[in-house]
Amino acid sequence: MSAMTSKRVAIIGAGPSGTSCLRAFKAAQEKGADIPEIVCFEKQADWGGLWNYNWRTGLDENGNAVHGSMYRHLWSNGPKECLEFADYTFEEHFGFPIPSFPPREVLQDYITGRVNKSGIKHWVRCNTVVVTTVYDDATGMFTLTSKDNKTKEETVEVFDNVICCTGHFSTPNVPSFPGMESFCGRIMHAHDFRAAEEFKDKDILIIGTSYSAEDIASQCYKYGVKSVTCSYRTAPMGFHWPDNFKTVPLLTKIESNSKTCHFKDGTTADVDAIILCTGYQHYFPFLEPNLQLKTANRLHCDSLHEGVAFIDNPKMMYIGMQDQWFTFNMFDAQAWYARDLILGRLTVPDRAGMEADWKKQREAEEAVEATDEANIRYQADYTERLQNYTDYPTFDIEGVVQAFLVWEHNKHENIMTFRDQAHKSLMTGTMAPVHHTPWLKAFDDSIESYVAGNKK
Ligand code: FAD
Ligand code: NA7
Repeated sequence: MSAMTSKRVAIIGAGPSGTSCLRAFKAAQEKGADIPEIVCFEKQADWGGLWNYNWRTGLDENGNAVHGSMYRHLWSNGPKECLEFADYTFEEHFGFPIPSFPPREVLQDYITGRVNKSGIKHWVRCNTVVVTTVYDDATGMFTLTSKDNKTKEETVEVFDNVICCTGHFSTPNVPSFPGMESFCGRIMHAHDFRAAEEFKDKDILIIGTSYSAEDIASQCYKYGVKSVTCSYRTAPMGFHWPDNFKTVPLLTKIESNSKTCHFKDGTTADVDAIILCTGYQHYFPFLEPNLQLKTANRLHCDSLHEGVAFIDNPKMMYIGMQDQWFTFNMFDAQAWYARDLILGRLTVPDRAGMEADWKKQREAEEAVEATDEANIRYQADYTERLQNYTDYPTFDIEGVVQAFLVWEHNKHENIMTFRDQAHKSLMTGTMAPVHHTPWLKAFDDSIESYVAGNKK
């Protein structure tokens, strides 16, 4: 057995980031490279990560925390043309062009379709949760303990590298406001939101101003909410909302044993439900503390060289830990980079070099203007830099930036109709068709309706 084939790599999580890693190693193998043994641990019953919808909230059927934050009726919040894989297009997967804002099930089919075709599902141990991961300085190896959800048996194994792909939109950040303890309605975090029907004819309060807030508010409007009050901490969302929306500053308190919420500007609103769209925590309890990434949700994470290799121990890597404009193709660029570090095709600088590099990137990130365009460009440059390190197919990243800018413009024109627009693929040059039904009136989220229903 050669040196490389005796090497073992653990990938934790088989969502988009984990499956990008699987595909990266498979692509190298297909080109004749000698690759390590890959074991991918996935705590859910199937791969797909957040895109593998789970109706449960709280604990799952095995007593593990439910990973999913995905809800029924979710359609992509950005154009699919901005996240398209450079080595596997939507057109290749579905056989013909489809519209630009696919429902969840369609994206799940696309993500898993690529790896299904690669014939590498046997690299994934589904229903297996990683419980602990410990690094031994003396041997330079990781000892990973996993548990089979069904048999409850634990397995202890040794790996040369660990790539953590468990996402960071699963463990909610849940602030508390005075009076919540006696609020006479429902309080939930976006992590537990599953369907908007529950809020039909209700008055709701949304706290937060980012993706979850804008999309959950829009979902509730589509499904017949009575009114939406949007409460912001830093700045309002700034969209032209429908007439039954109002925007207020932060919640200050709730009157005792009531539904009456008070806001910083002295106004009040009576609501049936409070939905906290207040973001998530990077949370890795299955890693020993000195392997855990601790960072805020930002473009240039703390402690990671090139956003991937853990500076304290670069044999430990993370994919997809950034605040995200770019998603699937950025995860690919990161996965190809991680793969090439593991294959020895690339190396990281020594610790002082990594720290100097990290500092330079942090300064660049902090100098980024507070506009969407500047933030998108920062992440585009990052993705392009990573892509240039490896043989991941090059693609028109400036074209993706332009698509993001058009999308942003469309959202500000009308937050309820931006999904009715069509974008051009940067991979194939094909213009997407317009979906047969405007998003506000489209209540069939099935793959049949979205894909076959748009076949010309
Ligand atoms: P995840 O998809 O979260 O996958 C992580 C995987 O790790 C899961 O399968 C989980 O079960 C597994 N795992 C976790 N812990 C363990 C453990 N201890 N042992 C074994 N396995 C474990 N992005 C877009 O591009 N477009 C969108 O429209 C969009 N909508 C979104 C909507 C919501 C509600 C959320 C929360 C995110 C959305 N995103 C969207 C962003 C999302 O982060 C990415 O699309 C993508 O799912 C991230 O992939 P990931 O593999 O990094 O993480
Ligand atoms: P984000 O993008 O991390 O945003 C979190 C939001 O929560 C943001 O508007 C914050 O406001 C707000 N926040 C955080 N803490 C508080 C408190 N204590 N009080 C009030 N407001 C608060 O999370 P999302 O869930 O929207 O998006 C995550 C992913 O899910 C994303 O990739 C999507 O595709 C789906 P701030 O501006 O900091 O004042």
